[in-house]
Amino acid sequence: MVRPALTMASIAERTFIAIKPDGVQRGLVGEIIKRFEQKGFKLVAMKFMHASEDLLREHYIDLKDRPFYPGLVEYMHSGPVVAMVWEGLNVVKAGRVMLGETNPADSKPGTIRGDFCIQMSRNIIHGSNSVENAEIEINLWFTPDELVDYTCCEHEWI
Ligand code: DAT
Ligand code: MG
Repeated sequence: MVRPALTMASIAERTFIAIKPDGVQRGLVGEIIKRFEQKGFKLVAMKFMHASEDLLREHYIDLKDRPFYPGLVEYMHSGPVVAMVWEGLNVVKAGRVMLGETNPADSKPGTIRGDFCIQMSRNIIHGSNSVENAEIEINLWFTPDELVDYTCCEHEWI
């Protein structure tokens, strides 16, 4: 079998994905996890939690001067979220494509935001926008021992 040469570093790229409180309330947790599983990405960590305001303020710190920042933190704090780390080739970029655009109105059908939501301030899912930010966000939301080290049997086939 001829396979392109992939380095461990490229295969092991990781992204931080969070199902926001509206995604949880609307029963979309299984649907969202299914899409990442079916695409072929590997689940590395997951927790269901009510994130603190301090954590959420830090998570969105780059947006602190934007007028919607307080409302964004309040929304993210309004109920539990599902925080996850997914791994695989180009997972940061592919994850953003799977999410769709920030504004659901600009998101194509077939994307998560394109299929399941209408407005920007209730856009059901977060995904890291760069490899650098993914690392920062993973370290913010998870401790090293929460990142599970295991071999995924499908790995060689995807
Ligand atoms: P994304 O979540 O696509 O990475 P972002 O990081 O620019 O988008 O913004 C974080 C979240 O803030 C976004 O998912 C929804 C909200 N948001 C962004 N721009 C907004 C705006 N102009 N008005 C209201 N909410 C906004
Ligand atoms: Mg962002």
